[in-house]
Amino acid sequence: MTGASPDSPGSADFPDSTGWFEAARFGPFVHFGLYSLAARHEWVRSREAMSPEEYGRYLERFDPDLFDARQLARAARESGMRYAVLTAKHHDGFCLFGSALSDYTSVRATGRDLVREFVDAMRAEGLRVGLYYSLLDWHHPDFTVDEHHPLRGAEAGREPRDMARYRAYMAGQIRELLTGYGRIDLLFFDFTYPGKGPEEWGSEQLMSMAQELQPGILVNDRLGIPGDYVTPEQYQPDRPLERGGEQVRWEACHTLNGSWGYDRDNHAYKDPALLVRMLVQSVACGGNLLLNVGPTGRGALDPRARATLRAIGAWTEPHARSVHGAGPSPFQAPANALYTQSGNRLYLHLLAWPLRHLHLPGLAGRVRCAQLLHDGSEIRFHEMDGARHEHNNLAPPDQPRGTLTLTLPITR
Ligand code: FUL
Repeated sequence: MTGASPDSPGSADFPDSTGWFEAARFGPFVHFGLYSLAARHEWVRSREAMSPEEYGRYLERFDPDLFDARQLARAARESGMRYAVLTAKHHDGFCLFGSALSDYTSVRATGRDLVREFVDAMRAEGLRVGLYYSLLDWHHPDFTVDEHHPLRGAEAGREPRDMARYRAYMAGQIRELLTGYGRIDLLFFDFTYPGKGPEEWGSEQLMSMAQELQPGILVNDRLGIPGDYVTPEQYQPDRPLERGGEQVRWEACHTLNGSWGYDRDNHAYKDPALLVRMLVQSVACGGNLLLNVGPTGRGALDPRARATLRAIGAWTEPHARSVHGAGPSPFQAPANALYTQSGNRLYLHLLAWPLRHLHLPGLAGRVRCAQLLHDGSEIRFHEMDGARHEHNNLAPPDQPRGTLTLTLPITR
């Protein structure tokens, strides 16, 4: 056994093939808009089939005085997030940016370009920047009144509508977003459904325009044509994802409580320890976790969301190197555990403890030392029948909630 080496990864731990998306691994998905004032789900206008007048009351009351993008960026960074995605426009059509093509914007309502505030704040905090843009638009006069549209039962929805004009509007807005705000790293389009596919959206044109205006941008898969990454929603993959036999980039998006928009009376928040395990499982399976926060009607993170981010941050702070720039390992993890790997550093994340013995098949002769990641404390082990055997009483009292993680520098 060689002596324990300090747990300090060198640059070799970040393989060249790792792009910013893989290095970042974790980000907030920020759903904010007029629906945040209704405070009962972002689909509220559709669910309650609200007329323009009924929904109009949220525009009148829209005053995001507590929307503080810098505070949001700091909270994200402190919880271990390295990129962020904001709803520039959700299905209700309300734009959080200044658009020459629409009056239905935060700039017109309040003088504030929230997309600009967001982009600038994330950049200042060193986070990569993504924008969500809804293909659906329940405000635009040319968007077809279909089964999701709030006017579906109404007389008012029956006048002729012209999707070609709507396509031109979308293309114009995407151009505005990709030319007016500096570098945009990622676009999250949403979404394709029966009757509304790539032709209805002009998907090929949107995709090539995005690539031309922002070379290297990552565009998701919800245009109904292959994108740069796939977006499992409210579902946690437990293995690397493939499309047509090829592994694909992916990002699982999850709510904190089942709603993307602020939902005041919904208290069913996911436990931070579960969210940490979802993050680790994403990394172990080669994916990212985009975790939603829905600011309140005034634009603030509510105390439950804040507390969740803080609790996750208590875990990510000492465990960041097992997440950022790390990915799947070729080794087979034992039961109730996950491996992530970064270069020659293998991270063993235990999902259940305390335990006295742990058998790690396939690692004989490869492990130089073992330490708990969060405090650097040594884990003694021996080799037995060609396998490693950890033998400690693994029951640290002060472990940040989520996983108990060991660092194993290995030779390959
Ligand atoms: C879905 C949307 O309909 C939800 O409102 C939310 O934005 C989610 C991320 O994507 O398709």
